[in-house]
Amino acid sequence: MIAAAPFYRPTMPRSGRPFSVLMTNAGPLGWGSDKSGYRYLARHPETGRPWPPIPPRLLALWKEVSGYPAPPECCLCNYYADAGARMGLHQDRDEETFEAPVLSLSLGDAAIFRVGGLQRRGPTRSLKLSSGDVVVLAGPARRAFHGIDRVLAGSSTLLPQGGRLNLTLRRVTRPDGETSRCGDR
Ligand code: MD3
Ligand code: FE
Repeated sequence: MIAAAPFYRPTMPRSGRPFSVLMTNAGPLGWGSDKSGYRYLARHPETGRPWPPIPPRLLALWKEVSGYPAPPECCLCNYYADAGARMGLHQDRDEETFEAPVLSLSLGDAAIFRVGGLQRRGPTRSLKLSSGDVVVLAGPARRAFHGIDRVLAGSSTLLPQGGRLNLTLRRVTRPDGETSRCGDR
């Protein structure tokens, strides 16, 4: 997967500042960011090639635990390579449907994950996500603010070069037959 779509460093919209996290994708739609905004793209921004298919093992995991009838369209791969890599508090809201859960698989070094409520300024809790942890964000939690405060370097030997890999599976488009709900975009 990484051979077909190498990690790249996205930049923030407006400021053009580089992310501390490296990213790549699999599936028909990949999440990306550039100066004009955040959106889903059918091709790798640097190679111009379509993203490779989502590995069958991950599609099977989605079937088993998502409770959602249609397959995911995006597998975003976040690589926290160095000790300073983090992800600020945000909501995942670039998808057409929020009916589908988001499924996350953490691999490699553990991380301190922060999750709040539906308001940016509300209270938050922190949780440790360790290698092998699968989290399903469904229902109201699908829209909770969340981020990664820090990675605990050296906490896992899974990845030979160290660091943390997080794979998130998402449905991006609304499947045939799913009706638009008030509040969705
Ligand atoms: C809670 N990634 O890519 S995954 C992201 O570990 C992202 O790389 C983090 O947030 C990471 O957007 C966290 C766990 C996760 C994913 C989606 C969520 C938690 C979530 C959506 C709503 C609430
Ligand atoms: Fe997120």
